[in-house]
Amino acid sequence: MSKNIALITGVTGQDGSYLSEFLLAKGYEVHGIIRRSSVDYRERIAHLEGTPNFHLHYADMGDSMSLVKLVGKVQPTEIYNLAAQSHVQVSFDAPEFTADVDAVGVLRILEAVRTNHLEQSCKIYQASTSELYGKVEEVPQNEKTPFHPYSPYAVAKLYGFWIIKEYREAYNMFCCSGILFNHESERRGETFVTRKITLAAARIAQGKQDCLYLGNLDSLRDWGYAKDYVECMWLILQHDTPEDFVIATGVQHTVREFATLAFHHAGIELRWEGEGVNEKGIDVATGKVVVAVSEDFYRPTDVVNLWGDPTKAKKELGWNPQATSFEQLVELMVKHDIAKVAAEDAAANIRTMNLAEFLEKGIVK
Ligand code: NAP
Ligand code: F7E
Repeated sequence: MSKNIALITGVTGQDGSYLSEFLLAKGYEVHGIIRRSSVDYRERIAHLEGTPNFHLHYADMGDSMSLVKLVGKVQPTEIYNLAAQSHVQVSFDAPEFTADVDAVGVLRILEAVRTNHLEQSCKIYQASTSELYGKVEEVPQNEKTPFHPYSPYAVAKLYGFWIIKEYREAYNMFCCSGILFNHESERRGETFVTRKITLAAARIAQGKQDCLYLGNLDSLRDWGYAKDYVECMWLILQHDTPEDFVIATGVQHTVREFATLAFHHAGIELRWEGEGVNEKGIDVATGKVVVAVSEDFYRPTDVVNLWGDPTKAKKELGWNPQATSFEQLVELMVKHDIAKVAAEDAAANIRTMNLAEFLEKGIVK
């Protein structure tokens, strides 16, 4: 039997790290693309390095030749294209870079496969997004809901979605999109709203931060657990025919509800007062303002009503959208961040103690 060989772009990201673990457990040979940076940030996959079937390669989504050479060398049977400038707010500040990586990058992957004559043997998963629905035209959103992208990120991802569909039809390639709604975890980037909240709740509860500043508290999201969602990426490529799927939980909450529950798990009950930019989250026990609104986190255009309908994935892929509930997700993220903040303190204390000891012994002066 021929070996399953996966190439993952975006392997150092939240989803790339979980997907690597998932595929390694299934016996895949996993190759990941990393890019050069002055600080080698591989925290999410450090535990996998050295695993016999796990290999990392330098390449960049902006560099066609690196992708062509790598696809030729690895000869993947499946490519998971997860690499992206994935922050919606940042896409307003860096729209050209976002377009290059998130739109043209997808084309570069497709052409790298064609250049190496692998179009009939290599399946491709594209990380599409609920942001495509943007200024939503129907609620909840399914595979037939029209797209209305509402940020430079979403417009770039729209190109990615359509070029995948085009190559599927033009060249008979097995390439598909997962239209994934927001998915979070202990490994979520720290500037996305959920992780920003869980880290701040942990710090405020331990007296390390006074107040958390957020943007639009009314924004509605369908939040799932990233570890559950990577299974679905794989299931999409194991389906008989190449098709696009909405991946979501089917449950919606506001940013305010996420914050209320996160602070609860950190031992702080919140009371909300005021409206709009004057709204405050107050610690019921102390009367202190621990959450406030800052216009810095408002977006020029914001997507405010995302709610996915995962019926197709449930029926055709046998995927369980409710494996981890919203309540479980918030709790596991807060628990993780409470331990992380406490460990940072412990590490700082050890460093201080060592320094004091070294000074005393004259080892450092
Ligand atoms: P993430 O944590 O931000 O990871 C993004 C990955 O892309 C990182 O590994 C990053 O590398 C890599 N990358 C960025 N620019 C690159 C370039 N020029 N060349 C090579 N690699 C590059 O994102 P995520 O949450 O795991 O999301 C994975 C994918 O799903 C993304 O395409 C995202 O747009 C999409 N998506 C995410 C969600 C969600 O809720 N998480 C929902 C729908 C769709 P560095 O580590 O070097 O920065
Ligand atoms: O914002 C509001 C913000 O940045 C969620 C990416 O993975 O999911 C993600 O994009 C909502 C927005 O995620 C703050 O205005 C309020 O309405 O966590 P987020 P996102 O923009 O939904 C999609 C599906 C992707 O594809 C993307 O790659 O929360 N919000 N206050 C805030 N957001 C942030 N970041 N920070 C705040 O302080």
